[in-house]
Amino acid sequence: MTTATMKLHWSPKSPYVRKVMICAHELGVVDKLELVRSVAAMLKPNARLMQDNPLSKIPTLVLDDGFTLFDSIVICEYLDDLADGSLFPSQGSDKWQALRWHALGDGLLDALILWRNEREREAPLQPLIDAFELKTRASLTLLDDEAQALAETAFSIGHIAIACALGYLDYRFDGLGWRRTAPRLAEWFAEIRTRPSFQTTEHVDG
Ligand SMILES: N[C@@H](CCC(=O)N[C@@H](CS)C(=O)NCC(=O)O)C(=O)O
Repeated sequence: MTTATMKLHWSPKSPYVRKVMICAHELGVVDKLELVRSVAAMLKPNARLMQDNPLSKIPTLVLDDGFTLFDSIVICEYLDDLADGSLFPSQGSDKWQALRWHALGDGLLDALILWRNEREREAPLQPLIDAFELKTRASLTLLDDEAQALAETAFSIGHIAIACALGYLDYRFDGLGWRRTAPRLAEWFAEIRTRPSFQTTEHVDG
């Protein structure tokens, strides 16, 4: 018997969806979600998905009264509120650090997704590819310098977002060898990815 009360437009390939699913697992609300496999591609707006989100993006959450929530930032905070969680620290330096890491993890993902789209085009624009690589490497350098802070700060949405970006690097940018240039970050990631919420949400093709 299912206790699902909300519908989540979902795909096992999307790192933003993964961020939402990790939050749901951490907060113990996974059984409230009915997962609806939805294909979202920049060049192919999905008419069914657009009934719930005019931007045709996943994740999109539909509440039991039909109210829709997007994007992943809003959905994660909604789930945290619903479960009375502490993934979004409410004040002080912990709050700003969590939001800053959340923005950096999501921003890195935005760059990686555009980079992947560009490299799959018939004639990729090399200066664009170079700029995405430069930003990615600079983000990894900053995060490597902050690896100790990540390890010492209470687990938050910031940790989840950064780890989702690193997981996506492993999934789609295997050749980048990011661990060589960010060994302290790699050590932090090796530890955090052992959490059950990360293990059960690993990306899969199909
Ligand atoms: N800022 C959005 C980004 C979501 C996003 O770009 N999702 C991708 C899938 S990984 C998507 O739906 N792309 C379809 C499109 O851009 O049309 C969020 O945090 O939810």
